[in-house]
Amino acid sequence: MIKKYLIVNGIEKMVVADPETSLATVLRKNLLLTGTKVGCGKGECGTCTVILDGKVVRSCITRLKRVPDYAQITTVEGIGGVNNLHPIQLAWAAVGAAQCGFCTPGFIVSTKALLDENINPTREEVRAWFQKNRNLCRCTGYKPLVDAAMLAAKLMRGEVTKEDIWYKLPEGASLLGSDAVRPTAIRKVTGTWDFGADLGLRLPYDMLHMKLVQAKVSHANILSIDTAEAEKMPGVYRVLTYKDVPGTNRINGLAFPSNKGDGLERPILCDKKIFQFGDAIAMVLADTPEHAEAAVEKVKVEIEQLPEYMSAPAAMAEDAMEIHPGTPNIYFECGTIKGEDTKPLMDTLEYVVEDDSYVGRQPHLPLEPDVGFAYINEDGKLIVHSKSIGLHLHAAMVADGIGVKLDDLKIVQNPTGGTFGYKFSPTMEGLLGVAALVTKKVVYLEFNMFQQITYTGKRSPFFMHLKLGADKNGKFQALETDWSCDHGPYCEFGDLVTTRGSQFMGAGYGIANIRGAGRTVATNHAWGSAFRGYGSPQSLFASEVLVDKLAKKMGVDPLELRYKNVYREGDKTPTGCDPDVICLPGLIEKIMPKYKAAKATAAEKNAKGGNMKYGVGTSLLIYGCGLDGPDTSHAWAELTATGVTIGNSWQDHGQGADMGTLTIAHETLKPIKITPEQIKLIMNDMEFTPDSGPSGGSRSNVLTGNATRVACENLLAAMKKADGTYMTYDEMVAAGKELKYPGSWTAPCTAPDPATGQGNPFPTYMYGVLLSEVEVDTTTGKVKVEKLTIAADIGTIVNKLLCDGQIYGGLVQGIGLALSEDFEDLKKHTTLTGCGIPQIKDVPDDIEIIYQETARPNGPYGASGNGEMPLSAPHASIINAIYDATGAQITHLPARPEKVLAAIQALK
Ligand code: MCN
Ligand code: FES
Ligand code: FES
Repeated sequence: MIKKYLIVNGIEKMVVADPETSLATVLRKNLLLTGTKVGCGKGECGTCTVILDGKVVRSCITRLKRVPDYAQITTVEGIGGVNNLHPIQLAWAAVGAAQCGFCTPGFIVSTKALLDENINPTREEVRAWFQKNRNLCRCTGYKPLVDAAMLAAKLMRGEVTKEDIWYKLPEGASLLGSDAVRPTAIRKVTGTWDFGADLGLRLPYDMLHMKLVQAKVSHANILSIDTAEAEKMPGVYRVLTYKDVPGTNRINGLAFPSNKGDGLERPILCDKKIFQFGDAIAMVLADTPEHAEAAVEKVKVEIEQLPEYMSAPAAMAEDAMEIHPGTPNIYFECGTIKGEDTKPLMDTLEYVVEDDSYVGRQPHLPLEPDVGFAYINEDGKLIVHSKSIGLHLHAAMVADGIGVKLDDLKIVQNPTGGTFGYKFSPTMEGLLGVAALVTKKVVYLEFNMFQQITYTGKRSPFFMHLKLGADKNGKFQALETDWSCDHGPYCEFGDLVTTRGSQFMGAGYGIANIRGAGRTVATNHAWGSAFRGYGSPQSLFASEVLVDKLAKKMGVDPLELRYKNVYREGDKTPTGCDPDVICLPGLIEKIMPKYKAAKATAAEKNAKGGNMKYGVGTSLLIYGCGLDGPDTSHAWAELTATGVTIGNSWQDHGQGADMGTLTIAHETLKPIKITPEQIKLIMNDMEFTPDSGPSGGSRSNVLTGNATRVACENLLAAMKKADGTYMTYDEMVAAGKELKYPGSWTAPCTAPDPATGQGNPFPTYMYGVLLSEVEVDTTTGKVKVEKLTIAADIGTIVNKLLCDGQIYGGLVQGIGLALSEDFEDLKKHTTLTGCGIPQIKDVPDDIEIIYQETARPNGPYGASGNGEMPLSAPHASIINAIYDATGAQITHLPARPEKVLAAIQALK
């Protein structure tokens, strides 16, 4: 142990700790300064950034023994607090730079050090600083962070004031479409928005720390599990295996009726088999994380190794064994039957192109690893806190497995540092629930980044083959599709994501005749979970890249070809229904001048010769809002002495559920002249908030927005007097009137028939047209995205900062999907960098958004959703730009330099 005196945020502090302890741990655990977050714990992400004697350091890799006595340390808490925000914090909130907020304290501290050195930096200098100091962000696409740093510098130089930059609602005005700052922003920029690991430090001192015994192979029979030695290790309270689980030990995957499996194949703790790397085999519960970790090593698991089927083609091979005995590896099939038979039709068409394509196991890479805790409350209810973005859904999926009545299980969402969809699946809820139920103690579990990456769901790879035919006028007449979805070993939502092939291959075009066949395949690679876009990034990639191939064959411009074919009145979507609105021609018209200018610039640069080639690509971006069919959401509104309280379970990944709820409630309650400050939000706690459905499928703005609107309308109706004015709170109480009103909304939709893919799945869609400009180094294959321009139609904008933020962040994840991100190699793809997360240097600073607001008949105040559209097909546009630059078309992602180089060389 060593004793150190540190000057932390100007105050002298004494600490005693192991010399090897990281400074991050000292700050967080000894000094309870939880504004400093730990993401990777390995020096890769910058969430733990602090200033040490004037220098930016990553505190997770700074050992206490290396910190000099009386070192001056500045954490986010020392920069400013909720009541005295520093200009950097003000700027960060004002421009919407804090989405989930997990990276925010690290960036703010880093910016403080930069501006201490240089109060007038250029944007390039800011970018270089964040790159040098390894500050990563997964939500914002970085541009808003540079905007915030530049604005902070201006504030500090006295060129603008707080009043200039902080949105203020004019009296009586609408919040809709404004730049109002989300309510949670202030806590995020001050580091006081407590994520799961921060809350973990506020739990009872005698809680149990859980660590998992996890599978080290991808497919095996379990012969025995011996916990005897582990149970005797210091500090160990219990070691639990499947035998201790009070319930069925199965997570309910909610399989479709036509799924050949029963949906109950995923264990909470493995019993007979290991299905994938990282599967949980036993839980060690101990007084400290270190004791639990040490005991994990002592659990002996005897296995019989089985062949590992690491991709759909491998699991579909004739001689492959059934991964779940009794259920075929191809466990779900679906298709598209729209219009005439395409086979004879293709032969009559002037232009036909076809190709294979592949979009892989994109890792989500949130900066906050999975974390949660559970306990039994005073009423005997099992309370589970996690990053769940589907509280009621997850309770229904895990209650039987844990062995608790559904009514006695309440899940609560902790402030969440991004999920991008992996938390559409339950992860640790079952484990925490079992441990708390069995021990009756508070139990706490946090994953490190290795566990987060290797053992949470991933995007489901699609292996696709598409054939597209156009007549002599260039009108698309027929599409044939075939796709296999590798969903890993667990079926949950695998059937649903496979049906997205029917819905989004060829989406955006009024193709009258489509035939397709898709299938879901069980494999031993990472289980498939939702990922932003959910099936559309796979499907649209295949069709949008094929459109450019067709354009080349026809000798026409690809954007003109798109313009000719996009939905017009009378056209039907691939599912055979009317598009919600016709807006794509308008979007292309907005992009066209930018596109022509970009083409001219690229031609000019190419004319100079050299190894660098420049290209321009486009793609349509489309996704639907909602869970297929008559999806429903619930909310409530209650009149109080001080205003109105709104309750819903609009789970927040970081997208801005608080601001969405506030804006829609405020808009609806305008007749009673309420201010935003008088609206209180109670969100995401099953003890208090109703089932609003999961925050997936970009459904919440439409579904929960509408339910919130209806709840507020119901309240207003009860308050309304005969003369058209409204009763006050006192009058309502005096009249004995109910103060709390529920509101529900159901999408007027029908789920498609899986066999034909025909139906009307979504109440609204989101549309975009993206223009990408790239530079390709033909000697190395390295691609640089120089500029992105998007024309987006997401209906009425609810909050402009939220919408801009969603679009920047989604597009940049698309750069990752196109060029670098992967989770395939279990040895290599285990860190943020190894998985190819885009850093600021990989992302253009030049990203332009052009909005077109076509009101949606089904959306609240005409709004559609936004979350997933920007990641539905940006990668197709980037790949099309590489094609334009070099003539090499990469159809299997990611287009890493070596692949691009090989494709360019193959052309020669
Ligand atoms: N919005 C708006 N105006 C519109 C449409 C949407 O202001 N016309 C706002 C909404 O109020 C909401 C946000 O945009 O705050 C996204 O709305 P919506 O599309 O309805 O999506 P959800 O609220 O259901 O959020 C889920 C969606 C999905 S499915 C994933 S995955 C996702 C995402 O949003 N993961 C995210 N965005 C994310 N953003 C962050 N920072 N982190 C994630 O993990
Ligand atoms: Fe320290 Fe990632 S760099 S937590
Ligand atoms: Fe940067 Fe979420 S806001 S990681």
